Amino acid sequence: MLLLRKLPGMPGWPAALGLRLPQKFLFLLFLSGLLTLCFGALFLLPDSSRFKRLFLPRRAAAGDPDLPRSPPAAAEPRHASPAAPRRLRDKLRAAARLGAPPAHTAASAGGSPQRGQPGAGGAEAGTDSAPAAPRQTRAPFGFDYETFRRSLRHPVLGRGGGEEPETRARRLKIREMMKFAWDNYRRYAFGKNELRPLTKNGHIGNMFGGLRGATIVDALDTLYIMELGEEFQEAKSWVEKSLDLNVNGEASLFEVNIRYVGGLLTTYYLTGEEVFKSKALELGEKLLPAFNTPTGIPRGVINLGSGMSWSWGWASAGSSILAEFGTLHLEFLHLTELSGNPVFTEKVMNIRKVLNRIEKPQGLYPNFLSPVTGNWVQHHVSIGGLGDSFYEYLIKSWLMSDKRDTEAKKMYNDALEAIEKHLVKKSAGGLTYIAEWRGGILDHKMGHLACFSGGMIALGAEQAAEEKKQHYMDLAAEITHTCHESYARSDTKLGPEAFRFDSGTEAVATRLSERYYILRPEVVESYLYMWRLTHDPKYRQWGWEVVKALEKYCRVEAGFSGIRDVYTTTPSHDNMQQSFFLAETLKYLYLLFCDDDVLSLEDWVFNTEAHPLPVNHTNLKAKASVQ
Ligand code: DMJ
Repeated sequence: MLLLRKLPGMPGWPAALGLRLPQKFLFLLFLSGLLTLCFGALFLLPDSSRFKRLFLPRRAAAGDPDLPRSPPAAAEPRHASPAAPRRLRDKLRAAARLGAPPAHTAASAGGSPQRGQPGAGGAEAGTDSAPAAPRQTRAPFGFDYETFRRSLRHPVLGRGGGEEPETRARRLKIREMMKFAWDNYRRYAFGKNELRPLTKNGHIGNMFGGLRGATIVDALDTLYIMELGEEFQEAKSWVEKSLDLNVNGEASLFEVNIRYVGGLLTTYYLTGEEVFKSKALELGEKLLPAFNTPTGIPRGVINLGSGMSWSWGWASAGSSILAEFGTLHLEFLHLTELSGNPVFTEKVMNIRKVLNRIEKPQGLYPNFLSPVTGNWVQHHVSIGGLGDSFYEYLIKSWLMSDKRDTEAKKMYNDALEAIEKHLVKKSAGGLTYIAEWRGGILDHKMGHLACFSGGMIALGAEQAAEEKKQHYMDLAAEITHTCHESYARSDTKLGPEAFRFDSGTEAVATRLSERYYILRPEVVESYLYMWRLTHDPKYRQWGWEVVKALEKYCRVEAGFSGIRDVYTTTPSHDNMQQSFFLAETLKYLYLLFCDDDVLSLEDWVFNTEAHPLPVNHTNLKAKASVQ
């Protein structure tokens, strides 16, 4: 209207146009209609919040749930150059405002997570994250590596000094074993997944969906920790130049996560080298389609190229496996931490939600769950294969959150209580073991895989109620002792794949098919935790017995090999140097002869493949560099 007011010495518009009264009226009517339309349109545009704030009183704007309470400054994604086409830039801006970076840019340009948003490595106490939770406005994110390093309470490789010469000599022997395993892999199988030490060639297998170099990625952090500098550089430059993530094929979500994502994340945290971070994030994104199921429980197998996923053929009724979908939490929280993209945390928090909702038989978690209905498919419970690392990740989630994730702690405590009540048994000869449960019927067998539980129970004892702490330490020691017996009762002093407590036998394999040893780490893993938490010298002694047995029965001309029968001193070799031998078995043995401040348990939590991930000491403050 102001525009139409007649200014002195200047005719108004309608007059200037020489219009008559009815025409003037029509003109004004048309003009006011136009204005109303324009004003209304502002409210229909997708992003009209700024205009709304201009036109609406403050309080009304604050009460609008669609509006951020304190809008951050408009954020320019880092890689959107001024020359970028306006449309692309607008799209990126819109994505940043919604808190959802476009899939292909999420890793590099994602927004920083807001405090109070789920996860982001914070694993807030009892955080609940519905996948569809409204996201807040985010600014570009940058992980501040230096601040993270300052948050550690101990030097990563310890302070050194003051040790017994024998301890040092034993540690150096294990380092030599690592160098031998690596050198032979490099010589005969470099770039393949594993070494075949008898035939002196490489093995690819079908677990990693076309990914290569499993031994390289699994070994990176062990080489670094053992200060095998040249070997570490070889491994690093292979990752830089040859680790191709654009592959097709059936990959195990679980194996790719624990070995590749875990190995890359750890090496980034140890070195600060961007290549490890960006590969981990890129690979993490490729795993996400596995979660596209009605419940959000991921399927076990994924094609990394097409994103198609399905369940293992052998898993009953298309089910997902507890130890597989329950062993993603630690790595996925770190993927959020480093990318600022909450989607990783949301995915694993949703798994928890499903598990918390569902009824558990006698408080136990069966091993098979339908990703479609969210119901248990079979009532087989085991702390060994198919179940194992699900329990491990509960207690480690609590530790990694710097003891804030109380939901994880409660789930762990409840599960352990049920396990103790229904599965923990004592043999006639006084050995404590954890049996398996099949719909209420006990199978008095313990797998080698279940032997990690001594270490886990010891690690968790600290959080138990005062009157139960000693009880759990005793239980942990008893289980570790039983696992040691399974080694001590064999002719090679290495343990079988499974041992039984029935028909008058104790801690020995009774079936031919269970007599093999494939360089697994679980028993020495428990020795390490028991040593660190009790300093009882017997654990170092037991670890050294394993070193000697490995040297005697598994070392061959071109590497280390598993054996087919631990009960014969002329064993036949299986011709496979597993990548976890370098990632876990040798690492745990080496750490057993290191001071406690080398990868201190105060600063690091080991994933299930022995890749240490940092404890979140700073509760999101370490990386607060919004650029
Ligand atoms: C490793 O890949 C991991 O420890 C996993 O949790 C279980 N199996 C192997 C080692 O035995």
